[in-house]
Amino acid sequence: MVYEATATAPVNIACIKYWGKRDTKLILPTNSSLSVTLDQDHLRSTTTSRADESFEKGDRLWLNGKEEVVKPDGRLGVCIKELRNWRSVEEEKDSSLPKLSQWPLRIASYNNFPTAAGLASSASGLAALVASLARLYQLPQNASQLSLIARQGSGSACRSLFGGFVAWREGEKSDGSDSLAEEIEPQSHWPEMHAIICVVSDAKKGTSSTSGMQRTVETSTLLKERLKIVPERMKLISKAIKDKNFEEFAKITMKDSNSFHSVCLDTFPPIFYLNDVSKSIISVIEELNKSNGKIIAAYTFDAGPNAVIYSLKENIPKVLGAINKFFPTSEESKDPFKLTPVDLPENFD
Ligand code: 2P0
Repeated sequence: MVYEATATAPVNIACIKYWGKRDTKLILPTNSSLSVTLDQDHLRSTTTSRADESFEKGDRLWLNGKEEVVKPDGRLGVCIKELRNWRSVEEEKDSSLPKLSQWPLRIASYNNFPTAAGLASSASGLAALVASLARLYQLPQNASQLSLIARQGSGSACRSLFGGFVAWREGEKSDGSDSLAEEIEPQSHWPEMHAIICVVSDAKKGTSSTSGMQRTVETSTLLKERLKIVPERMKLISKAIKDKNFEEFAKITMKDSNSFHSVCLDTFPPIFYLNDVSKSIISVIEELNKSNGKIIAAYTFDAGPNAVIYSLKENIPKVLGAINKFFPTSEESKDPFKLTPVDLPENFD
């Protein structure tokens, strides 16, 4: 009998950015964040987990075919341990269940896009790992409960367990039990929403998010100001999503991206994620919106120079026209990424 499960999770792109931890071990953020999960046909991680009594002792994991060390107290090790604990609770309740929690694991994960290129590979990777183990172990926990585990693998991973529009609530408790992700609206609520990924560079980023955000927490005075405005932004953007008010959604998204990169610059030594091409993309989007007499596109940038542009389907040709005019690209990268829900761990085999 083979006990094996596969799950996929897509990349999510934050409109309200997570940047800073109040607890680095449990990965508890200094502010809530909100993201849109991309269509899993495009940028996604796929993870297969297998438990077998006959495997040699110890868990092993391969990422894109290369073996990674699983340290028991490292991020991956903690996620595996927590999910194993949940499985052993089920095994205690029902003695007919095979003792999968006691068997070694072999895990293989693949990204269909470059790792560490500022395209949130850790988010989809950790979410797919948690989803595949939850499926292997047939866990009864829902996606929000699983997000508590994914969060400890990589903060932004907790949001990739859902499709559509997703909030990660910062929570108040010191044990992290209320710092979880929840769906604001499914993708089907606003299917016209599209995202275009502009890969400015697929090189590995200079300052990792993990170290960069803690340097910001330690040195930036501007971060304190940012933390005052994020709660109101969370409310306003959630309402904009519910009302399908694109202009309001876009304005908040662009302002929050600008705010995030400002605190990066206010970090000491400063962190620069945007390059000249990124800044030109901002200008092109501003001009496009001005010439249309209303906001039809929103840019946002994560911990790297690549742009994500949100726009409604009807305006995608205009956005692509403007981008291609100033930044000619290859044929395959002209395809806009549409959004669909993630394959949730509820659908256990
Ligand atoms: C976000 N980023 O909200 C923000 C915007 C980058 C810029 O979440 O240390 O890789 O693993 O919790 O999740 C990147 O941070 O950091 C991130 P860890 P993570 O998407």
